[in-house]
Amino acid sequence: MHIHNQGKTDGRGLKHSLICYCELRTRLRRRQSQYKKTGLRNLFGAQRGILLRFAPASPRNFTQNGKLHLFRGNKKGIALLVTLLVTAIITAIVVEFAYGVYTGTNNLYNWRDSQRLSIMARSGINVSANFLLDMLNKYDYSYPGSINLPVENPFEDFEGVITVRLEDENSKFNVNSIVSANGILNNNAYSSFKRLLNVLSLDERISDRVADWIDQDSELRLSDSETGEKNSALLSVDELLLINGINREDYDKLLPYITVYGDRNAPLVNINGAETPVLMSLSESITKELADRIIKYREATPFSENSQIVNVSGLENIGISLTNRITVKGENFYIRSAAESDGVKRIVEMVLDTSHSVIKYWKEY
Ligand SMILES: [Ca+2]
Repeated sequence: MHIHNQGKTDGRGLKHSLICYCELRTRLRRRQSQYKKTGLRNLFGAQRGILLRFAPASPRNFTQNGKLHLFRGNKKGIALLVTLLVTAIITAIVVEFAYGVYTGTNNLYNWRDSQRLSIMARSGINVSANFLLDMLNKYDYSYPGSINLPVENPFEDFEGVITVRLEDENSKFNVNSIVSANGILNNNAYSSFKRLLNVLSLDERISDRVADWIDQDSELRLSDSETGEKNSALLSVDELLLINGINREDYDKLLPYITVYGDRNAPLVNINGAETPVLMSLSESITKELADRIIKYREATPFSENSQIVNVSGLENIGISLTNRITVKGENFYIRSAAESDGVKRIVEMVLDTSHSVIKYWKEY
């Protein structure tokens, strides 16, 4: 009905409109065919198709003599397309800019937080080192072998938590001590290391591998124990991973009980801090039960002198033979300070030689 009325306006009626419409469809198909050939169909074909299809329904698409304005609707379509295109480009530019600002700001905040966390972690190191030195000045002994310290966050306007752990390195077995600085094997230390390995259910031949890694000669204790040898003392326990025949699993088992710090020529184990495997490594006469008694004794009264070890039931005689291999006070302490905020963490690790006030190891990450 609507189309019929429009036909009347130019005096040709519905019939003419339908004829025009058919002509138009034919032209459209022809034009689309041309677009296919020229490759333009994907760009304008669909839009032109929609505009041309509805063109006969509007009297504005006809001239007074009944000819069609084929491009009257198309101009509007192109304008719309250009507008959409410009809008899309502007949107893309704005989004890109906003994203750039967002990532830039985030990077800045992350860097600022990281710096604050670094200061917090160092603060934890300073506080715990001072605490440690005060304790060592106040008492003749150091107890226990490890402790976690709460440290206050120095920032008022920045939320974060500092956790500090202190470990007495003298409570551990010094692997460097199995070969003295003059290159001679220390039989007591070598045997102790073998016992430690046995207690931990590890291959006792690891002691031979470590000895060959440290000693200056190239004489083989095992067929491959001098492969890639360093021929000097270990600077950090991580070096064990470089030794042929020692794998990560062995290392992880050993790690809580070994150190490379302390006097390698006269290694002393702090009986106030040593764990059961290290206490058992001191002598083959120290069973797990005797080691547990030492731990129970010091929990009640920490040892303030080496000779007090004979007070432990069952160690009356064994204790005497150990007095020159033990101590009651640590010298080298490992401090680990971690600062954390919103899942971001900074960690500082340090080994402090409290006797000489020297930092022997420092790592920040
Ligand atoms: Ca060697």
